[in-house]
Amino acid sequence: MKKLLLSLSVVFTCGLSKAQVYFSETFDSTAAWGLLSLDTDTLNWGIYTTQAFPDQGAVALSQSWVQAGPLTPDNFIISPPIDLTNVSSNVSLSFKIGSPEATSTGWHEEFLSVYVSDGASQAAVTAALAAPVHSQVLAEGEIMYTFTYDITALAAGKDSAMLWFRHHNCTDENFIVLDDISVYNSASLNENTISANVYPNPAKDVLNIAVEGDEVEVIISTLEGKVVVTDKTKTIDIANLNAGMYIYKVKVGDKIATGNFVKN
Ligand SMILES: [Ca+2]
Ligand SMILES: [Ca+2]
Repeated sequence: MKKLLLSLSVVFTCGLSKAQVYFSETFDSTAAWGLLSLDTDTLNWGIYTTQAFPDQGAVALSQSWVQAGPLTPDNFIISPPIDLTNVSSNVSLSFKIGSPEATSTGWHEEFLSVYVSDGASQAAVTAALAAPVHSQVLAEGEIMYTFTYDITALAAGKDSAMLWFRHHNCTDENFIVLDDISVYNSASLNENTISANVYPNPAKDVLNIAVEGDEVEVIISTLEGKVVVTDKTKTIDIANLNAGMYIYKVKVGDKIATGNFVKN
């Protein structure tokens, strides 16, 4: 497999723009990924664009259903080796996944597991498969979820860390979409952090943002990464949110504040 040239900051939105990136993939240009199928069909991950998520451009996509009938996929798409020899801490992996189907159809329940291996030897792969970084069904459809994990223990110091994305453990849904994969140094994000006072917490109807700077962008998401509010003011209407814990991001220029709050 070829080693991909790393493309700094291309996939990152504001706030991650100065993060130290070890590997990134948007599937929008040639991608040097490997494929492995453990099922009995002849299909596997492919690179497509989909009307369901036009903002993503090209994506990796794997089917659990085709016109001819249901599939029971066990499909892997495998990154090129990532050299993290000189990295000792704060290695994060983020990726986005989604289903095109509305939650109400019940056809959104695609299952994805993610593993990190130290090279591609049988022992390394067996060890990786025994301990997934991520392994769960999509909770809702028509959303691109962002998941982020600390993979320092699995990847730091390795000269050939590899990412294994496995579409499996599901049947007769439709397809899963994978995009915007990044391995980066989470500590390098701190260069861009600012502090914001977000109150009250817990909040019921309105969340106030006290931060220096006039042009702000506020993004509120669920713990699973689903964006539920975006606003460009410092007084955020949250009356319609369900009770629970949320993550806020406050962007001012290229700086960012982030934290949690509880909605009552
Ligand atoms: Ca893409
Ligand atoms: Ca297959």
